[in-house]
Amino acid sequence: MTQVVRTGDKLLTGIQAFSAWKLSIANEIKRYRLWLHEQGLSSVDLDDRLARALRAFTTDRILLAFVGEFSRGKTELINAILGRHYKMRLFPTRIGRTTMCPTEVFYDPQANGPYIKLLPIQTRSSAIALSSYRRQLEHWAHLDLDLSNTQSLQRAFEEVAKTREVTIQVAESLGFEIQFLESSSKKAGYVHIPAWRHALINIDHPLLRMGLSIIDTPGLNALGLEPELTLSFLPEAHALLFVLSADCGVTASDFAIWNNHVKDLAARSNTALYAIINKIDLLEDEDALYPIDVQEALNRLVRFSAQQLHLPVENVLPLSARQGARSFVYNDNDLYNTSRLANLEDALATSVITSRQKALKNVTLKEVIEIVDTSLVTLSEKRSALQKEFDLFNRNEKDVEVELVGLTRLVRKEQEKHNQRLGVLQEGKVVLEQHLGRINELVGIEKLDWHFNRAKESMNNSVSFGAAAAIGIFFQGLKLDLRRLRDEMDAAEQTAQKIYQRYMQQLEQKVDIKLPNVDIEQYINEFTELEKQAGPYKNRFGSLLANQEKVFEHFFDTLAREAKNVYEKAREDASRWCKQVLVPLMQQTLEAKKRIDDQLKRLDHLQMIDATRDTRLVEIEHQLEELVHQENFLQEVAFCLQPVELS
Ligand SMILES: Nc1nc2c(ncn2[C@@H]2O[C@H](COP(=O)(O)OP(=O)(O)OP(=O)(O)O)[C@@H](O)[C@H]2O)c(=O)[nH]1
Ligand SMILES: [Mg+2]
Repeated sequence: MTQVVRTGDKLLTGIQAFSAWKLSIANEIKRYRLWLHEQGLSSVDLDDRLARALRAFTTDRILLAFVGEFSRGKTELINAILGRHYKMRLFPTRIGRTTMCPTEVFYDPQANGPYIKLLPIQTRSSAIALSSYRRQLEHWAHLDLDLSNTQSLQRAFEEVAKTREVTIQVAESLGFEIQFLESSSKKAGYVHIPAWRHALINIDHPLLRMGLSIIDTPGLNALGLEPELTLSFLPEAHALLFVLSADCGVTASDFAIWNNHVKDLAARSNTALYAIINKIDLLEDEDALYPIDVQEALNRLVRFSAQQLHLPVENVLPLSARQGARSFVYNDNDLYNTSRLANLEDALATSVITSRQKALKNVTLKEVIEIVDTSLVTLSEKRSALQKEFDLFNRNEKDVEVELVGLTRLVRKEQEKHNQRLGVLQEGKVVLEQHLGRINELVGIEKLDWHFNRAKESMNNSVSFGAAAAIGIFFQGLKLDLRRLRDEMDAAEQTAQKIYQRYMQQLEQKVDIKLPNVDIEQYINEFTELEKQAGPYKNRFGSLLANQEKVFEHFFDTLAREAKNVYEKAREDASRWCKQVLVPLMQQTLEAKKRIDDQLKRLDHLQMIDATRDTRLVEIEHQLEELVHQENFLQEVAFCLQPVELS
């Protein structure tokens, strides 16, 4: 008798917990932002930083990518992962090549219902990048999906898998490598190519709703065809599942895909890499002539594959996607257990979510916590100033005149200090603007265009010069710029340090305001990674076929666009840093200014009224009470922002 699959879905609960965490942090940021506005303590720069942090927490998504030779069971594995909810296998899988184009599966909250969008293959002959097509949806064919009607679903997916027959020349001009294509059985000199270049599938599923998106890739040497896949999609993936089959282990063609496109991604800290040994059910053969110890055979296969791919053994997971998918269709708990799908779900739940959370914690959340801490520091400054005023009033019995003198002296002193601090800030701003100017010279847009055009020129001479060399020189130029930028930022950091020191000297009490840091080295490393990812293409285009110039141009444009993103991120980071490095000090100054204004108002009062001592004391007491409330509020926000472990 079959049982309902009851085992807890760790992937779903993990993602739910992660979403809930992101939502709670986003709420705290909103609360704090509102508070700053209400207190008149917000500034454009500060608000901009908080808005960016908020965006990071509300738009964050998790991307799973499936890569491997054809027929290894990538699509079936996606069916298994999504199957728990649908109780059916959504995507078609069959022997031979099934998935013909990279297919993204996600949830689009703006859509009216589920759909498939398909980008025609001919678009490969234009120089427009896939990412631009993604913004121009009019180029895509649109099919509505009806998840309740199996026949209509089948028809829709048949369309995705459609091929066309074209001449070898046309296939070559679209960038296909002929050796990987099936020849036409009817027309000589014709080959089959996929009808579509890319598919976007929007369906409603609890995992997808919570920000998970999936990219399925065809085995048909697709990674070699679409540079954007290897250069931008896969490096963005948070988990990459490299699918193998238990009946053949790591074959030469699996190994080629691994070496050319996947291996280098292992070095990226945001990508968890797993090798899946699929189809373990095939090892169980009850009629086998020579029965084997299945468990032992599997252990050996796992160890051997881990060794071949240089992966830790824990990252090699044997399972049966087919049994996993079937277990949900038939509600069969035993089958689910036999499939070992849970091992993958658990691994994804922990590793992917933990690393995603870590990334958000280490950068964005840290920045927010620092801003809140600065607010807390200014509040405590304010409190100690009020306390002083309180003591002053308390000491001087009845004599308003004395109080007046005392307070005037205090205000004057504070104002003087404030002016000195303002002076430091203004001078600092001027020097930082000089750094900013130099940054724009060092890594300005014109500079980037210059590198790009120079590379393009040498590309045009690529027959003699060599495309690989031109790409090498392109990256060298970019890296040199960033090294200069890094030196400039070192100098800017020293400048800022001096400003901080001078500012701190003008403070009444010792406060702990941290200088934000900037890291340009990471972008230099990103260039190195990108160049590595481009390696297989460089080799492929070493000797260029006459009709592949378009394809090469497309590849180079993609590469240059990715490089441009990195270059621009570095420039933005550097210039944002220059513009915002003084924000914590400004935040502090703003608060001090507000305090002085309050005291000035009070002085006005004192001058008008004689015996105000008692009322002033009561007032200060009220203000101190109010401050305690505010501090409690901020402490609560700071507490809620403290990182928690999700698993
Ligand atoms: N026995 C067994 N067969 C499987 C398993 N997973 C997938 N298959 C079969 O293997 C064949 C290929 O599966 P797909 O999921 O289409 O493979 P793919 O990797 O997506 O292949 P392409 O889309 O062509 O790149 C199909 O006939 C599946 O039914 C499994 O765990 N066990
Ligand atoms: Mg497939």
